[in-house]
Amino acid sequence: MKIFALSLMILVMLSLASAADPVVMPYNCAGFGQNEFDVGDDICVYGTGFSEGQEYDIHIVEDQGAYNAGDSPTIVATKTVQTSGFVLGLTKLWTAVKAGFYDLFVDSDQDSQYSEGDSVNIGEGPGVTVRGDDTEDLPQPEVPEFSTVTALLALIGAGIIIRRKSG
Ligand SMILES: [Ca+2]
Ligand SMILES: [Ca+2]
Repeated sequence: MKIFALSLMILVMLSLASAADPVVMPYNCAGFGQNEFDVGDDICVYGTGFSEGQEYDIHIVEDQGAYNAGDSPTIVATKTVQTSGFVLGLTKLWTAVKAGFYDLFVDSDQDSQYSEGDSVNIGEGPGVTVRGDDTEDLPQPEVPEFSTVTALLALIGAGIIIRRKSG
């Protein structure tokens, strides 16, 4: 699941990077990409798609599914960054984190709202999970819809059965 989530993030990141919007991915502060942390861990990010000299706010926000223009996600921590190029080097966002499900939100115009040119690391599903004793008591995040995959598998399964019958 963790590997799946990470490859999903890479895909999301690549698709967003190609659209030239800034995007960040969660890392531990030793420089390894990860999206699951323990309570008290520091969360760092690494990002691409930034414009030199421009200020951005990077927010850790409460996890939500779809992000629409004008949304004001619940911000739990903010770090203002400025890069000297396309890449945002490893940057510490949050220390002594609390258990919960979060997304990483790059706010290009620093208005705390989701607007054009902003990005989140994961829409559907949590972008960052912080595990703690009380995580199980928290509201569980929306999980990605796998109905399309299930339908596809059912079709493949049906194909195998039909082939067996005709053979
Ligand atoms: Ca914004
Ligand atoms: Ca999310």
